[in-house]
Amino acid sequence: MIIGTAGHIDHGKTTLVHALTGVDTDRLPEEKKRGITIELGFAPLELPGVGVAGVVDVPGHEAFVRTMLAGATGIDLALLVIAADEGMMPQTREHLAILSLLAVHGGVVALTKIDLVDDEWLALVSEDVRAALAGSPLTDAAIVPVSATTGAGLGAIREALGSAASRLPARDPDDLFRMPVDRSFTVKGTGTVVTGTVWSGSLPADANVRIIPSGRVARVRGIQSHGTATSRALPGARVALSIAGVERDDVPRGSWIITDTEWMPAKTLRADVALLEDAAPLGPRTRVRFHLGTQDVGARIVAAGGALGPGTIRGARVLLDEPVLARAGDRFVLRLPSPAATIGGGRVVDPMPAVARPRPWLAELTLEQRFEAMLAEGAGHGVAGRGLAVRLGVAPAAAASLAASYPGVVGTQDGRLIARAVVDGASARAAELIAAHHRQAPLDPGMPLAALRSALAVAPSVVELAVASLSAGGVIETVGAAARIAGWSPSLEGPLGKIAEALSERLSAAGREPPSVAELAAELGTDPRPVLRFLERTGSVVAVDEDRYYLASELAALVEILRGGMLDGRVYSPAELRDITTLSRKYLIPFLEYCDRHGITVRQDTGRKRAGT
Ligand SMILES: Nc1nc2c(ncn2[C@@H]2O[C@H](COP(=O)(O)OP(=O)(O)OP(=O)(O)O)[C@@H](O)[C@H]2O)c(=O)[nH]1
Ligand SMILES: [Mg+2]
Repeated sequence: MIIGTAGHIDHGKTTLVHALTGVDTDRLPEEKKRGITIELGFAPLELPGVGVAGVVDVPGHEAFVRTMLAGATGIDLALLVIAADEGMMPQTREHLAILSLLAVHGGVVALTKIDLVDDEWLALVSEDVRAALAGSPLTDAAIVPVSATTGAGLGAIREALGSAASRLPARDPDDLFRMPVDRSFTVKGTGTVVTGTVWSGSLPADANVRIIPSGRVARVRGIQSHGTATSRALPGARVALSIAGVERDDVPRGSWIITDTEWMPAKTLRADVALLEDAAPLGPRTRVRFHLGTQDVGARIVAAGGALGPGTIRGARVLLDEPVLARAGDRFVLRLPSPAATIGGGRVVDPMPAVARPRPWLAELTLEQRFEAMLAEGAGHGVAGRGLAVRLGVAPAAAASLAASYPGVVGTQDGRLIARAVVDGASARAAELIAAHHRQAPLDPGMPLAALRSALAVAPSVVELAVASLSAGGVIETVGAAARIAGWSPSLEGPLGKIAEALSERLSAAGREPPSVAELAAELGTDPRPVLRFLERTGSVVAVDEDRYYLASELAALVEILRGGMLDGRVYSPAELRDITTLSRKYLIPFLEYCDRHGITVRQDTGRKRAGT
């Protein structure tokens, strides 16, 4: 369980954490010198009845809100620190807005430095604070007066944190593992160490992890939680991972540590976005900073229905400068780069849209409705089963059972989920296309499957399903790499039959010296090749080369003459072979080459001899 501090500069966050935990988290020389927090600080806090919580101490300086965000992301409870002498200040409000945008579960307000104010003032400030909390996750939070100097109220803070912690929802250890990196450093003798809060899932020591965005795979050498070695990183814990084989620069803050291949960074997200009440309207061309986890990238927000105004929640497309690793339900914060200001934020609705320009979906959509929208959007390609848990924002088991509970959804061989209606549509269309192919090419043995695949606008694995279901239903049959309507066979009917007759007559009359394909085309006034190829398949003609067909019986007779005229083992010159066959040179050479290819003759330097002699 993680508690994050929040609040204006100098209001006493670090001093309070020190008083509660005994750890001074301001360790940098520059922090000591300036008396302010610059980097995130971490300390374990024992809470009675809860166990050890991790405390993340953040800076309050307005220049370090980015660092505060990196610390606040993934916290369970907020410890909002407000100095009683100053009350609500600008970063008190900005941090409170960030806690709201991140949808932190709850927390406690520490009204510190009460040793500096009287009771009357304390009551006034308290009232003021209560009003400012309205509508935030701290609306009903305990407001605890405390002094780190005198120690007054420290017990009450612990109690209030313990009671808020007991109301937190449980986490699923079997979810996908994901951890945003908030620090990385090199430890002498150990190597690269990264720290972070485990957002979901768990990680065994020795696991292989993937680092995003670098994509590198590395092995975890050891896991520590609050300085103690542990065999498993659990969801919601603060952990330090020592990672083999990577430099600290390969895993800077903003990286993610993941284990599953379900995750996929994307440059376009669907999200619900809202601006803070005091923000100026946001158009689609304004550049903003998008903060999710410890990631911080440039982005533009294209909201449905034009510029986004403050207050209302709207569906939007988030266009990112760099890929972001997100999951449905993730919260993010939007800031303007200069002058730096937090302007709003929202919730990821679909982290991996399957189309380039996704239309926003509404946040109120149920899990089922989002799944159906994905199916509809995927159309002939369906939804990739891998990544579904990330797109839906639920544990893998829940995503799988959702998909399985849909009677109208079938799985393809390559792991897609697709509406049965789409497969049925593809099947009907495939049958039509095959029948049309028969009409257009009645001499073809069937429609090549490759042609069928490119004619149907569906994933190849869906074509396989359609062909399988048509085959099983006895509608079509496949022959080699082609499909035909069951029982159909090519035949020469009607005008094609006439062409076939004319060709046979002509080739028969021409005997051993038949006309070329071009000459036949000129004589018949039509391209004879489809019919010639058909006759070739049925065995009545033979192509000696691609331009010349023989009647099969004529060619066979010619081969016999050649064979009969050659003695075993003797090499014949072309002139001798011309004398044997009495073919003119124009016919002789293609014929001899045909004989070489078909193992009738063997070519040698000076001529040819009979094969096998
Ligand atoms: N009198 C009094 N002074 C306090 C108390 N708590 C903190 N201080 C003083 O307030 C000053 C700022 O305290 P920090 O704890 O550094 O404040 P912070 O909120 O961590 O500041 P940043 O991290 O820079 O935002 C220090 O000089 C503290 O000694 C308190 O309860 N009473
Ligand atoms: Mg501090």
